Amino acid sequence: MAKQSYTEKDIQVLEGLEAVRKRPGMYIGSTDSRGLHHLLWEIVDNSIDEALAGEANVIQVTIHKDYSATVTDNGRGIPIGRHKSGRPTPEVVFCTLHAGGKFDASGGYKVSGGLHGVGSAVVNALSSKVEVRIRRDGKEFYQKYEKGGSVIRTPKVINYSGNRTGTEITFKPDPAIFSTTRFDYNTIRERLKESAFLIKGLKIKLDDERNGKSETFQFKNGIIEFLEDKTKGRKSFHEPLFFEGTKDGISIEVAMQFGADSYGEDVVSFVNNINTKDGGTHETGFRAGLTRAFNDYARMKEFLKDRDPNLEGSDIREGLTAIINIRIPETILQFEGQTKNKLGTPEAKNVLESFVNERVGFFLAEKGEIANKLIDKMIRAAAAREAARKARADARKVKKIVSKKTNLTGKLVPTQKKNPDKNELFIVEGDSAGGSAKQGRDSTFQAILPLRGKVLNAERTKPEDLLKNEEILSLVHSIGAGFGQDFNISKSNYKKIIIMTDADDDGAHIQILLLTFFFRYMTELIEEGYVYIAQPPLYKVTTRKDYQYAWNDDELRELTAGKNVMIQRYKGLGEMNYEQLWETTMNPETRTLIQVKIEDFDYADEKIEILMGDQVEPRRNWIENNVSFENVDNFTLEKAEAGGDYE
Ligand code: 0RA
Repeated sequence: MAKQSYTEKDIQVLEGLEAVRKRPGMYIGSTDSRGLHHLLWEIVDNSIDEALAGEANVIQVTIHKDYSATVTDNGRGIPIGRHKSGRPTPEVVFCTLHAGGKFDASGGYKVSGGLHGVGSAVVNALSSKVEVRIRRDGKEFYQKYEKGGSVIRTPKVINYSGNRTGTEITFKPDPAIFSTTRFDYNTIRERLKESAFLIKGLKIKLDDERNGKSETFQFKNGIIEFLEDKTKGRKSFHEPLFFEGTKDGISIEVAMQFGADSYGEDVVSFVNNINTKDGGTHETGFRAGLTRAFNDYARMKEFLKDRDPNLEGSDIREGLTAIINIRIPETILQFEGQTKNKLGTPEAKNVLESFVNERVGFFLAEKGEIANKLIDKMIRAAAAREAARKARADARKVKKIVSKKTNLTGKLVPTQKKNPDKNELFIVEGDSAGGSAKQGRDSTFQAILPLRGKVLNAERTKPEDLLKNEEILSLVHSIGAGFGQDFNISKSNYKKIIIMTDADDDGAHIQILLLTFFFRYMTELIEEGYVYIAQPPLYKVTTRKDYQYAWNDDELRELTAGKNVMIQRYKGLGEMNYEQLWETTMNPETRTLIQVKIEDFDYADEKIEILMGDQVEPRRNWIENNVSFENVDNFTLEKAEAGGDYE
């Protein structure tokens, strides 16, 4: 960049400082800690500008015990001669609003943060003291101001400076203005470190005299080190990429790296050392160039066939960390948005797009092996995105079906009172058992849902088809907590959902079909232990005096040993009258329930897939050998306590 020569006439004179003290918020946003640090950034930015102009390479920031701070640079030094207004130039800089080369669009600094800075005069206006030392032309000048009014008006040569040049400014924020005047070390540290990353080689030293802390930031590899700092400990299959160049007067630096097993996107951008937090034209151009380069490469190498759609930008940027650092001439610099954190300069879009497209394109062509790995990862990201989209579309379809007002709970025999904490739903196999259950139940808290047809195999049926099935639909409606992705257990009408089937193979089959359905589409019901299996007795043993029930052969032997008894074997629930059904299977005081639990979700998942999925062979084998639920080892069946579980 060609050096420009500045003279005093470059500095424009505007108005006085009283306005700033009256309404500080208008100039620095707020008078809290943020506003306080804003003063410091104003002063530091001037030195940074001098570094950006290539005229300074050391900046020193010192926080003093007396709540003041000093910023020193080794630049050219503020001009000290008389300004065209007749006043000494430093006085114009510190006492006149908007004075300073940075606000002059026709000359002044070629590249600077410009619009952001409100200038040294604002700092002076809001400080109880400002001291300025300027070293240039072999002399050291000194000037001091108090509360915006100059005390020592004429720049004084206080001694000989040799050939040192630079500017040193000490200011003490006015406690009458700020709610706090305490500088925060870490806030300052972060900002200075970031600036040091952005200006390769610039040395920024921070000293805190309050506690003796001291740090120096200097990065000879600039934003590559910034990138490394951001991606510490992360895996990648390539070294950080770095591109730099100048196009149409915009100078560009880009550092980027794709994480091997990370999915977020972290793109940060800076324009003339200002963090453009809200992006803008340069980021838009960067993204467009990146997307184009990867798609062109993927097509050329036939990762994408003619009929395949392009990779989307988000597929490409999955796991990407990038730092964009550009410098734009003041003449076309333009910020947008409420906080001016967004670049508006239209030229930046095309410049960035063609730059990034070209450089990334070269890189891909040159490093085929890395390129292929990256494209592979991006294609997987696209597939995952497509799968997620399909799942959402399915969920929407299903939601529509579920929410349709139909008379589907018509089969349900509801409880008399609504009380989800206490209420129980019995899912009963067959109409006749349903009849006994209806008569035998305690209607205050027990609801009956008789199932007529076979339950569909949820593992082998598409969600929307499942919901065409009447049994499933009435189940979904009776439970009332939705289905699939939209299932919300807190809406369940029941805390106990009890499957009550005959103790035979058909009954076991219905159980496993229902459990499969719950597992796939109402997983939480099982996870939270809402699902139970009723245990009807297998035998009734009648003596002359009374009768008892046996649930297995051991119990039967015990009851019958040495006695003259009559044994009735129940083949199904239908063989019991309603009183017997209540007494043995439904009454919380006397019944036995088995609570269904999943101990190992993945294992259960896999088992269900084998048993209920597409492959016929393993399922047939399993069913032939095992159809009875004691062997359903994908669920752990635990005996729940009989009765006594109601307050
Ligand atoms: C205007 C013109 C020149 C330098 C500066 C301002 C300047 C200001 C600050 C504020 C902090 N440090 C600074 N360093 C330089 C250039 C004058 C010339 O051509 O020599």
